Amino acid sequence: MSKIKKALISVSNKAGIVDFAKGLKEFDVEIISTGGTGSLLKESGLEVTDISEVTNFPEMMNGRVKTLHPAVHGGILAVRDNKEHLKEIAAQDIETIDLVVCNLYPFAETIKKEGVTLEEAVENIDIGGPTMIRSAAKNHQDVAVVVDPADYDNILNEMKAAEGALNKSKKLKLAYKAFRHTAEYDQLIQDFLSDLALEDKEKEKMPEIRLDRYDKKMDLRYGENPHQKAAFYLERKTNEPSISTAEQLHGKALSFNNINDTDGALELVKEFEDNTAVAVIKHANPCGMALGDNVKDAFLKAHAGDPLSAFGSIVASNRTITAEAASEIAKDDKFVEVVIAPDYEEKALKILKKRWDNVRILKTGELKINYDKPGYSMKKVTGGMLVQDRDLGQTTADELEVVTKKAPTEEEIKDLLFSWKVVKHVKSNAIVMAKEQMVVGVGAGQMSRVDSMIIAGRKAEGRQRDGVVASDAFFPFPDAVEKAAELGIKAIIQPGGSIRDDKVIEACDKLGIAMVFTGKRHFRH
Ligand code: 93A
Repeated sequence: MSKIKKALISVSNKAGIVDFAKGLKEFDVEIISTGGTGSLLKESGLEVTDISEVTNFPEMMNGRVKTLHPAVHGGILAVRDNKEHLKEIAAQDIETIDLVVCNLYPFAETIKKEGVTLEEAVENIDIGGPTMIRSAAKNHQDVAVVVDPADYDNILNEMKAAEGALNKSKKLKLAYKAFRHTAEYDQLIQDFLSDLALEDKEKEKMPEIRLDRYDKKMDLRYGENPHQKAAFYLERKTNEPSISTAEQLHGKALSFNNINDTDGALELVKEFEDNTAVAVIKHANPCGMALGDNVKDAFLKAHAGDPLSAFGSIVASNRTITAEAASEIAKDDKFVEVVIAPDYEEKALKILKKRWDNVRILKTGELKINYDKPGYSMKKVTGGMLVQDRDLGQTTADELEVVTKKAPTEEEIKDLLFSWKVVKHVKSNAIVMAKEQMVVGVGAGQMSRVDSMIIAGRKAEGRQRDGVVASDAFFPFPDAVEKAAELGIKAIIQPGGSIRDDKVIEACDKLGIAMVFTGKRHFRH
């Protein structure tokens, strides 16, 4: 391991740099520096060589060209045990550089500024910095590269332990970090320019998706099952309150399944902006869901939808959890894994925390769906990934087409639209039965629609069954409709579009059921 003799320091974020440079001086490291960085170091009493002395060139064009010179890059890139390299740089009077300390022009901060111009953004695209960083990272066997001020102390400590040198594995780690840094930097520039450069019709296409647009938020204990490793990644550009932005106020760490199920719960209640809504979720499917006059009322109705399945569920509310609601959620006969809501009354939090040491309590802040930038949903297949727009399809009362002789009543229309929003959040084949803005039965994830209808009917046993039904996709045969009639269903909402629609409508007319078409399907697999 050879000692670090010469360092090139050129940083935009100057936090901690003076102390670091002082630390390097204790190992007699010679410091070369660019304009602003050099001035700061000199002001602090450090002896610094200007980059222009190394390059024999002045910094040009407001610093656009300062380190882009063979005297710099030759000094960084020369492989120390390659005699030819050393001979070649010696012939040009180039000296080796062993440490590059660099962080880049603040492009991210610049584009965040309101009213930023393209010119301003472009001026903040760093060229010389990434070039140095990449040169040093390429030649990591001989050169250390530091891009993160958080590493300064650790570098000095390691140098202390190794008489002013850094070991190979440390340099390799730093190189890895450096390439990640420049890749992220370029990604940011690409994203910014794509908004301006691409034609509207190009923007409409699915973008190139790269996993490095995600940051790892946390490792999870395991995945869906204990033998699977797992982690939770966050989108860089998330702009909507969600499970990804929620703050955990209490309880055990979230598991993989918790996150998935809580997402399902929250996204469902988010759809009901104008009402107080509570969802009770198991395995990402609602077993209960209701609107109410207040959170307590909505919770009681939601829980009553399927009290048996609600054991070990996730509860989501789209309004602040009140103390009254918390008392109900925390009743002795109930067991809840996660509660998620925009906020909590202080007393509500106390009640929930007192009832369960472990219950995960999550706060999202005010909920909204960003319909302008809905984002994507992704589904992994082996060796690839499917990407689609997030399903934010909406249906209003005037878009409904009544296809039967009988039209639904006003009350029924309210329930039809309610169940239609819920069915979108149920795994296909999905059937949702509802009455008075409350889910009374759900049939989820069956391979035949009639089976989903039978299951929803069974779930609704003992509850009011003379309500309405939503089906996420069309009925291929009249059988499920006949089943619904047996269960006492009065109105059905579905997309329509089957070649046997006429048979299905005929059956409804015979059985006295009102049916409306949405013209829109909500498969969810
Ligand atoms: O404009 S540049 O792309 N051209 C260069 O040659 C160059 N060399 C270093 N930007 C360049 N840098 C960047 O200057 C560094 O990445 C660092 O962010 C900044 C430090 O400048 P100063 O020391 O003048 O504050």
